[in-house]
Amino acid sequence: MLDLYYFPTPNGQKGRIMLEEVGLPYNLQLVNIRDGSNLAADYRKVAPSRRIPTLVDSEGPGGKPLSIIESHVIMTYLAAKTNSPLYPSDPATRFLVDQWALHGQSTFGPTFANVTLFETRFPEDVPAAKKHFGILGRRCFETIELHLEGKDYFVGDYSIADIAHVTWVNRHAETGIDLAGYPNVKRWFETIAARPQVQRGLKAD
Ligand SMILES: N[C@@H](CCC(=O)N[C@@H](CS)C(=O)NCC(=O)O)C(=O)O
Repeated sequence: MLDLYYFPTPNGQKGRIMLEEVGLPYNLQLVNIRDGSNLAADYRKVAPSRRIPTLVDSEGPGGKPLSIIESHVIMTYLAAKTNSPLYPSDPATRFLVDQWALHGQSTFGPTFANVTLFETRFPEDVPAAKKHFGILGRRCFETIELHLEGKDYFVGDYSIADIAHVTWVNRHAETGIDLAGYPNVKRWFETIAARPQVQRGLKAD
């Protein structure tokens, strides 16, 4: 059985979308990061980072239980477990999928998270941080706008590179980003967000 320790944030939603995409049955274990439940001692046993998401597979490699943190690895693990085309095996394609998946994980996501933090979460007004992350946030959108010109997906067919971005782009309104200014991103987002698996993965509960 698969258990996803989860809260409906963009990183948590990546794990849930991937589970929906590969079609394996799973349990959602809600970990409320707003009240600090992720810091409880029993959660540290499955998640050394004490963050969500964490995937626990009771039947991992060799039939042994395996616990995995980091949404990128959760996605690649599930792809390997199911032989999913969402993480292609062709080496050149896989490097490009990794490149864009990691752009979502480590460039787009953290930048976007900082924009959200200073625009909507911090009680204090910190104009310099808002300005700094506002510029970087818009640059991230420009990067993917230019990349998606003439493309349906980030790399070839639909892949984990698309999932790594869609959960963040889904929150664009929170940061005052209007997708009308990014027509390629808007077209791509509407395609990905129309997938029933993605809609289930993005649910707020
Ligand atoms: N690189 C990690 C990031 C995980 C992460 O930052 N999770 C956040 C929610 S999106 C979290 O659990 N925050 C709670 C905390 O740090 O206390 C991943 O992609 O899984």
